[in-house]
Amino acid sequence: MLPYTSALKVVNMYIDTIEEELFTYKRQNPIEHVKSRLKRPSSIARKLEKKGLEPTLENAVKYIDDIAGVRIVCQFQEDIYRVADVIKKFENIRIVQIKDYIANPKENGYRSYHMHVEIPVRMLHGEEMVKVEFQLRTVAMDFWASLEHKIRYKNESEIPDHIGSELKLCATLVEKMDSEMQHLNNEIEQLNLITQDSTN
Ligand code: 0O2
Repeated sequence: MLPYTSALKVVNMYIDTIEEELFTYKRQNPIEHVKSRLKRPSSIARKLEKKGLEPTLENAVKYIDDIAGVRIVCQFQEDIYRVADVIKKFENIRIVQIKDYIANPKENGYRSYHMHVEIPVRMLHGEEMVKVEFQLRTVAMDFWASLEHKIRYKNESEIPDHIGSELKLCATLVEKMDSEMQHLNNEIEQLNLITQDSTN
């Protein structure tokens, strides 16, 4: 797990830089909080088995993109794309795949912006490209996903239909709230700009 641990340290340093730069130069504070984690070996083995693969180290390195995962939680939906754009500009980050579950939500209502990337990590034997998954979401999307993860995503057995339907309804409400909050925030920022202009 050492390369993945090192990759998470490097990525967290990049995120600190993004936060400091956005605040210093643009007075923006788009990131609410960041959580990083290493996938547990049992979870890696389960995921490989689900994909019909032998739970070996080689298969884990080759086929599992989220052994190292970083979740960036933003206040507003536009912040997600703003932060993603900054990540895309980092020379040391190679974007492998983007899954925009905000533009294209999953059937169950799941929404988040996923970036599968590779970053170079210096080890004793030389440099290694290590896979990291970024998950970017709003506070509201995160609230929904945590509950859904707890009650269904990891559950092998079927859950009652009405719970699935209620979760889907909640996902619609989350989407509506995110867009209303975004709209409000844009209006407030416009007002602040006008106030700043008139006091200058
Ligand atoms: P955990 O416990 O969070 O680590 P792929 O085989 O590449 O097509 P994969 O690897 O599942 O599919 O990729 P994807 O779609 O990027 O999903 C990776 C992670 O996103 C998941 O990791 C979850 O953390 C999260 N995720 C994806 N879909 C859902 C969903 O429907 N609900 C919730 N709550 N989270 C989701 P793990 O390993 O599955 O779980």
